[in-house]
Amino acid sequence: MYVDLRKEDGVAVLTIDRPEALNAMNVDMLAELRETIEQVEGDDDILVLVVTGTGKAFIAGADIAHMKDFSSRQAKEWSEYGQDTVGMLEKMKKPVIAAVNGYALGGGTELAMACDIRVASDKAVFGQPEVKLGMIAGFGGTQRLPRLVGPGKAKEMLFTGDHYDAQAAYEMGLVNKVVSADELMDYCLDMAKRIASCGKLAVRLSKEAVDHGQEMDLEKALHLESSLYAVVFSTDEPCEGCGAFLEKREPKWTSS
Ligand code: DAK
Repeated sequence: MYVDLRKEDGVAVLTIDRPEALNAMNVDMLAELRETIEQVEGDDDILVLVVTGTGKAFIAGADIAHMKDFSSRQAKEWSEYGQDTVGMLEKMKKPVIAAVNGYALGGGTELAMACDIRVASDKAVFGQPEVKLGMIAGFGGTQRLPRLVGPGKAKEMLFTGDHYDAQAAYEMGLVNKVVSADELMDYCLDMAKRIASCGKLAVRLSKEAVDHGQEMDLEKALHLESSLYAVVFSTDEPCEGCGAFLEKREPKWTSS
């Protein structure tokens, strides 16, 4: 088993667990990842997902040994499978936080970018070293990276294959926050619990508004926001949330 899932108080922690290869991704791992993503999406008790890795790596990329002798056809199939898996994570309705504990190289940086929020330990290392292996980023790196950090910085990373420490990743906007390695999981779990304590539908539609709105011009995106605002008001969430504030009590969410 390469993927471990634990849940507590509305938060699930998915741990990539192949420390002997620095959590490098192979086909079996991707298959387990897909199954686990589906399991999390279908479990109403899970409101937020945190993704992390075992040992000194988050994910040190795709498994180099696995890719070494690919034919062109196998490379295409692998890339499509990998892109689709990373896409499943990105399209999850529930918020996903990447707790980047160590090396996040190649497919590791790419998987972290498919999460909604990235928190890095001060031991994290990012990079797209595929060019050093004679290949290009294949799990969305050439597309998500420039959208996150701008084309200039993305091209520097993609052309040089250099490693970037957590502080450099923070300065370029690749991660939201850098914390000490000891604090990483507590920080991410605390953030996940704060998200889980908010209106379920409100959080879900906030994610939808940001993700879909970015593909639209501002006028259409604002229309989308109004439409989703109306959707929230077709449930009892706003009444409960506002009522709880006015009555100085914690809200009790019922909708999902
Ligand atoms: N794959 C396989 N094994 C890996 C690995 C990887 N990506 N990374 C590390 N390992 C293995 C090492 O081979 C070593 O195994 P043993 O020798 O002990 O059997 C073990 O993990 C520990 O690694 P090191 O001994 O190297 O540990 P160090 O602390 O010295 O160095 C490191 C850590 C992260 C700097 C180093 O391991 C490293 O540079 N790893 C490779 C990182 C990398 O280049 N990642 C990018 C992989 S390429 C595409 C689809 C997908 C992709 C591209 C195209 N299409 C089909 C279009 C994605 C590509 C990638 O992600």
